[in-house]
Amino acid sequence: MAGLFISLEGVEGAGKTTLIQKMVAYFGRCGKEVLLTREPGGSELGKKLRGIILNAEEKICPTAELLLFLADRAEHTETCIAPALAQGKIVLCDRFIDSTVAYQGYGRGMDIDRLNMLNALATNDLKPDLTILLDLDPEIGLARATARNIAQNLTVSEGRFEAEALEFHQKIRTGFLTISRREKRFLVVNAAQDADAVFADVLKALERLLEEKESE
Ligand code: T5A
Repeated sequence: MAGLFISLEGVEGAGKTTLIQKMVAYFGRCGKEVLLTREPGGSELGKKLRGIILNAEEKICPTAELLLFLADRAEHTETCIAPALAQGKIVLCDRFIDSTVAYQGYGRGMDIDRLNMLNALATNDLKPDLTILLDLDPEIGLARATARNIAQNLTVSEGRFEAEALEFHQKIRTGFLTISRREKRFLVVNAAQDADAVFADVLKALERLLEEKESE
């Protein structure tokens, strides 16, 4: 079977990490090899960039912020995602191109066409086979993320975007929904359901996709 590329998107605290863990377990039961990765921070260079980009105390202008995300993506695609797909693996990526369009485009107000071009450059035109959008009211997502950070005693060193106003996060949600209507690769899931119900919705699409891939 050729490789399969699945990205997950959504507002802060939408449940991507929780869902990905269930997906990894599912693919494991099916005997599939999986690369679990994320942006920013999936490559060795990306780990260093993540520390800079998400640190709320680091002052970064919007253009520099964008270019750091793109540098992370270019390195990640070239050194991690493309080789794994060439080996026939399933790549599960926590955020990819659509986060740039949603956050830097709809959130920060950058030109969407230009962002699409820059994404194409960074990925050498690679797009996911399936993008799962966990759609959630950002107020709920931020509350979940804050509760998790307190429960797990996590620091806020990665809080650049969590610190933004609720209005910013509303624009991100609207942005993701707008993108999802333009591209057929999207599966939009109601992330206000409990985690098992979210996974059940995703499972149906995964089973379909695996059947399609195996018949190719
Ligand atoms: N960014 C990223 C850009 O601006 N441009 C870009 O190009 C890219 C790639 C990345 C940040 O960078 C921005 C977007 C982001 O702001 P990150 O640390 O990767 O930052 O943060 P997030 O991707 O937002 O991840 P989070 O860890 O905050 O959220 P998740 O992974 O979506 O949520 P998760 O699974 O950790 O769940 C949060 C809490 O909710 C519970 C979980 O147990 C957990 O406690 N939960 C549920 N509770 C109830 N019902 C459910 N269905 C639940 N699912 C999970």
